[in-house]
Amino acid sequence: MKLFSLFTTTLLTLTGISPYNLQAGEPIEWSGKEVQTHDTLWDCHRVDSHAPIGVMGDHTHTAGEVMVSYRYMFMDMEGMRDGTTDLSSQQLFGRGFPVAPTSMTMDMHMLGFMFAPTDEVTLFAMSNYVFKDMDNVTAPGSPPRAAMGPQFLRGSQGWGDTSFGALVKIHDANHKRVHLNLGLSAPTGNLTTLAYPMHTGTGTWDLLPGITYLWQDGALSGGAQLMGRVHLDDNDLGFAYGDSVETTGWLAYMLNERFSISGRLTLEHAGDIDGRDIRLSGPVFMAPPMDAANHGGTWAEFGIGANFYAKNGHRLAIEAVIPFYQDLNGPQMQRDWMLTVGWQKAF
Ligand SMILES: [Cu+2]
Repeated sequence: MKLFSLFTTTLLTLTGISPYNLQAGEPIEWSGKEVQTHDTLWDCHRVDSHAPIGVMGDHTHTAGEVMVSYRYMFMDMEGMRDGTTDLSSQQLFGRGFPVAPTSMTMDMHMLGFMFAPTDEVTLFAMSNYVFKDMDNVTAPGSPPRAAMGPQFLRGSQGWGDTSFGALVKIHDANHKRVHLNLGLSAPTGNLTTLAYPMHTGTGTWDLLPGITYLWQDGALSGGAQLMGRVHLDDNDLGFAYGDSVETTGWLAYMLNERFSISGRLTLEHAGDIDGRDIRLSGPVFMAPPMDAANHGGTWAEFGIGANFYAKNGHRLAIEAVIPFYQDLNGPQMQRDWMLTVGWQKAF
């Protein structure tokens, strides 16, 4: 019996799931040899107790805490791709499109709010304002070239969708935590443009289910998160962006109690669009982003980041993310790089 309990404890510890829920200051027998105290509990004041800033819904708060945050995200997209093959503007003209996008940028300002009514439940709400710009070239001799010139810029801006929900902590022991991400995204964004990637919102109510695992061990820490986006309906224009799933894992190293650096891998898959914008129909489209078939794909990305925790409790963080694999339901724009800068403060 003792052997069995030792075996299960070791197994659960190795898999990161401890059978014990530690209370502060309460010593507990563990693995038959060590005694654990509150020193083994999660340290939420470490600089790396927050994930790299590009990860959302990464941490929970202790009862009564409020946190506000601001993130600035920049994404640059360069060139077109179909599957894993790069496509030049000439090749797109050859496929019958009179207009070919060449680059696109997105600037997003994100506001976040968190409040923990209990140690187990942290409520959150997030909203954002987005600016998008897309550079295009037109095929020589085509009607768009006469109307818009050889090159032209299309821009859009507006509020994005608003997400809210709860993070529910289901495990907290031995410097390991697990919480569920139970989110909902409301269609507060803008759908006024004529190309799917230029909208600032989705127009649909989406479920945002997920699970997050975190650990701390000496100067190292890390985590993993699996998040989905499942649309619940079609929008007023007759379509819904494809459901998506993203998994990410990271490692962080504390240089000292104020600074940590991180490395992260992400794998993201998004389905193509369900339905189509009733204002846009084929078989001939002016540019690839106007065809509902040219959306979604699989992206694998690598991120490097740094977190800073000031003495007065302000947190600052930065992370750059670069894709190393993109398989797109193209032709569509390919990602080039992304930067997230953030500020967080808990009260
Ligand atoms: Cu927070």
